Amino acid sequence: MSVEMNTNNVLEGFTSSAATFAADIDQALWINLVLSIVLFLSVVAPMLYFAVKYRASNVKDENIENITHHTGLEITWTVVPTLMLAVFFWYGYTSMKTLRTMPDASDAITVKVEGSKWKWRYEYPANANGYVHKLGGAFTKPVVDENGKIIEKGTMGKSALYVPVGTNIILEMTAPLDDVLHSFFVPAFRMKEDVVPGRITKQWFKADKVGEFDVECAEYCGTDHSYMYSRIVVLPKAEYEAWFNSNDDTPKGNYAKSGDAVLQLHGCKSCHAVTTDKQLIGPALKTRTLTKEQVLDVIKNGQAKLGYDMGAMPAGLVTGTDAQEISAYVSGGLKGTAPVSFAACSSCHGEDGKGQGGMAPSLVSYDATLLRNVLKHGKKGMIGTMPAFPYVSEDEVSAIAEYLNGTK
Ligand code: HEC
Ligand code: HEC
Ligand SMILES: [Cu+2]
Repeated sequence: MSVEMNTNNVLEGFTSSAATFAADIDQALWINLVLSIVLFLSVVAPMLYFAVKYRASNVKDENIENITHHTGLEITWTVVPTLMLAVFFWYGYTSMKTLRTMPDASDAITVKVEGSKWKWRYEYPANANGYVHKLGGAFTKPVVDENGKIIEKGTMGKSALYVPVGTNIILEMTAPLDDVLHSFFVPAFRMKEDVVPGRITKQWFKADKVGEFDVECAEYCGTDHSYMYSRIVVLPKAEYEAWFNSNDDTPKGNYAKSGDAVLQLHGCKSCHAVTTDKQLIGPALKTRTLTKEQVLDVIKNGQAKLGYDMGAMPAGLVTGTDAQEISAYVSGGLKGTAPVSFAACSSCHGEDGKGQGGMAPSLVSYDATLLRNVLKHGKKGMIGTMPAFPYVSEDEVSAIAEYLNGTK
């Protein structure tokens, strides 16, 4: 398998979570953050207030009283912060305990992980045929010209760790004796642990969703730790089993990049909701979104924005009630019986609205042709401006289409 380098240098995972304990870690983080702000303000706010109130020009010598102590105040400022720090401790301790308590080995898959200059390797237990899967390898660095433009993309070899979803995985990690420290970091799982020459350190996780997640070395003490990319590919259990019991290098199918990862990689998710119907800056991509107003506008004014071979959609094909009926039908996702006047549309868009294999835009899905055209040309429409993404590759477009249409 080959994986393209993440060219915008954002690790997948900081904005998503995919391990059973990620929510605990996030909760501990938020509680600590909020309490830290409260503690900070409880010191700094009175300090600023008193500094202003009792500034030199505001106080006369005869007003200065010598107060030795105030028992009530002293108890308050000792007990309250102590309780708050105890809350810190409690959430830190309990989430740490979950992370550090390894599940029972009989209820887990133990994979050996070796970090070395500059790659990760994974070794599985022997399968039913006695075959031991050994995966991993160096990431080839991208070739960059003098302006920093990538001429050749980096590749990851077979460097991915395949695991079944909803299963405890224990990582037994080490580095060769003559190597250096590394750190196995998976942002989406909120886990990170040093990998030490000659010593075994452990981490465990249970992924709660199928997908691909970045792995990085987070030890920045040598030249190329930052190129120790790898991925964790979480598979449905049956797919994992089928691969594990075979002697194949990697599981069947192209796991090089999922559509979800591509959407993440190119920042589409900052403007488009993918798993909900919420309209952000652009329409939600969960299902094909066309509002009644949009359809009416296209019927009335025609459209020539997307660069279909056929060219423009002619203006004024239908008017009046016909246009109203058709718009309701199209924006409703072509459910129920088509109005008779829809015949004016189906000659190009097809009876089923699927666009006749890329001849005209599909009105019911974001198929590969529509995605390719939108990404190539961008689109300025009623909702807003969709920038062009001319560098999204053909493979990536197919991956997005497969993902959005649920065929993968
Ligand atoms: C002659 C062929 C043809 C006919 C007939 C036709 N369309 Fe289109 N339609 C197109 C083409 C081509 C495009 C893409 C235009 C572009 O490049 O922006 C399009 C675009 C659209 C879009 C915008 C899609 C998007 O994603 O921006 C809608 C909505 C639409 N058509 C609805 C209709 C409806 C409703 C009818 C019937 C009244 C109809 N079309 C009839 C060819 C046709
Ligand atoms: C800066 C915000 C922004 C980003 C980033 C963005 N889009 Fe869009 N996108 C929009 C807007 C706004 C529209 C609606 C345009 C319109 O008014 O029809 C849109 C429309 C679309 C449409 C529907 C087009 C149609 O004809 O119905 C698709 C599909 C789409 N975007 C896919 C993507 C993909 C894939 C990416 C990432 C490679 C992406 N977008 C990134 C803002 C964005
Ligand atoms: Cu390293």
